[in-house]
Amino acid sequence: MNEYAMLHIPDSRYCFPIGEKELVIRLRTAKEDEETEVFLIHACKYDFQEKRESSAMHVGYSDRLYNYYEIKLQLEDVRLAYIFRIEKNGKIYYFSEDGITETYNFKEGFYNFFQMPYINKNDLLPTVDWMKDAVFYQIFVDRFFMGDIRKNRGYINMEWNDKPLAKSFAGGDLRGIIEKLDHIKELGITALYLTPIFLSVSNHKYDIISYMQIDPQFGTEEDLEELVRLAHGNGIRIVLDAVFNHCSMETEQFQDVLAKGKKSEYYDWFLIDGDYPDTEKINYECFAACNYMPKLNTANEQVQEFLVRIAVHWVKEYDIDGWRLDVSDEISHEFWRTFRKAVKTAKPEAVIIGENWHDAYPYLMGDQYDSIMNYAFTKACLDYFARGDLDARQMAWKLNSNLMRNLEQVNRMMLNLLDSHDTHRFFTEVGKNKDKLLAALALEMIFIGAPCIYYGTEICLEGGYDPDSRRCFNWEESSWDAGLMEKVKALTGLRKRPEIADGDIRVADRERMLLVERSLPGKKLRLLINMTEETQTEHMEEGKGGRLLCGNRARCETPASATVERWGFAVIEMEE
Ligand code: ARE
Repeated sequence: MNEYAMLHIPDSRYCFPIGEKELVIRLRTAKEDEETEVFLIHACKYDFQEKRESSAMHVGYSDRLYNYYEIKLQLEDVRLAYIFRIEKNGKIYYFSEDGITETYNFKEGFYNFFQMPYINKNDLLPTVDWMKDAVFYQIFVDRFFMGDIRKNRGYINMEWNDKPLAKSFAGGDLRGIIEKLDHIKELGITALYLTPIFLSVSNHKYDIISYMQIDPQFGTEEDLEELVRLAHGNGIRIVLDAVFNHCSMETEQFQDVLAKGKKSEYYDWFLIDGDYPDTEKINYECFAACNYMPKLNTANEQVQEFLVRIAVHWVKEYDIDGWRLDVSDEISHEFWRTFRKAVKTAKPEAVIIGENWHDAYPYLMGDQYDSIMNYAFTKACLDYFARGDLDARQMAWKLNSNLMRNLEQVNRMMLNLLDSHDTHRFFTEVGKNKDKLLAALALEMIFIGAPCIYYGTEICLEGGYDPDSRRCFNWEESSWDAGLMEKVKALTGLRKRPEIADGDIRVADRERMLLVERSLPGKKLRLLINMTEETQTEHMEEGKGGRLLCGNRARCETPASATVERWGFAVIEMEE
């Protein structure tokens, strides 16, 4: 028994309620302890001596080093005491707050059992339920479509289909999105994430001059109003980008500090080392090394009020459905708590999605964000589909390890992405291999959490790193691969199935293929992905059969077997 590997932490991602009377308990054990049976011994903590029950736990997730046993307990009394009973090679061990012991004194258990003293309703993790089956589409506004041809176009300095440079302006706008809502809807999209749209001198608009004004290059407040109204009418939500870590050096506040130094009422809005900010020596905090993006001092109450007012304004007055938070990991937890309270008061179902590229568990406990851009998922997909650095088994381990970072409810709200305006395009990363792109999209659609398709993926838009990942959408339909587009639509269509929104997830490997299952009682979807060079055939478990719902380079010859050629995938509805 490997004692070092064994881990359980009460009231954490290892023990959390998913309902007023429902609790998930997880126990991590070493992979080498595979032949182990684990039982949860539990009772109301006031009855632990007399009325204990024993429930078998099962391995729900498995990564390179560990197995994660899991149980979902339906409780009558939510004041829970529990310990683990572990059986290995005929020997019995107990795991309690005292660690691993060969005997356990139940009479004295109240000193060292694990406990979940109570499930208070207001401690349940608040969820944004529409995220569970949402399909997002990310739009870099300047490059999607120009709808307003009557606007002042003097700023446009590139031909639509040219390769963009760092300072290129192509002319895309909000009206362009309005005009292309049919395309978006047909693709099966239910939410849009737009990169920033407020007044700014750049094409990406991450250096905002005025947060209360839509950039005239992109349109007007009326255009946003109309976009939200029409999108909502088509079942599509709108999430905007909140750039609160820094602003533009052109803001009236920073300009005031440049002019008056310490005498400026805004001096403390920034983090300056000296009497005046020096834009050459850069004696103030800024994003990366960009002097034109001074960091805002979010510890300052006035700054907090300023930013929170902006966040609430667009939610309340324009009915947007949430915020994606730029550089959220460099802003204090305290600020995000204040921000969340205000936004959720204005609109409880508004979603808050952080831009944290790494494990963000402390932000995802229900008091800060709901979700993050899941770049850990992106990285795993790059390693498996594009680089071949992971085989199916290692990919399953990686995905399971990522899933164990968070509560189950958070996993259902994750924004899973293959690429974004900050990465190379995934299609380019897989060497323009359409089969690999489709297989990755299949994983993204079946996986737990909301997939986010970067605009142009459906037409196989190519692109390297910023600014190349921001090429213009090519609207000449003759250049599209209609067959691929149909497959993307079939995949997004699967998100409406109840197993996707509410089902459990299992990730494993089978016949050198990646296997992902989503299941509810009586319903099961199975995804098989073959990234090997050879055709693989899976023979289903005895008595089980299935029907091919959608796939690429795959077939089910008999209901009980699925054959998937190299780079293909199969989504199978399993007979239960
Ligand atoms: C410009 C140039 C670039 C140049 C850069 C730095 O175009 O070629 O490399 O300046 O000098 C926006 C624009 C960018 C622009 C940038 C600065 O979109 O085009 O780049 O402003 O003007 C980290 C941050 C993360 C950030 C990424 C890019 O943590 O927050 O880097 N992403 C957001 C937005 C960007 C935006 C900004 C922030 C600034 O999504 O679009 O850039 O508002 C690891 C690290 C991460 C790191 C990641 C990628 O995982 O842990 O922290 O992300 O790598 O580097």
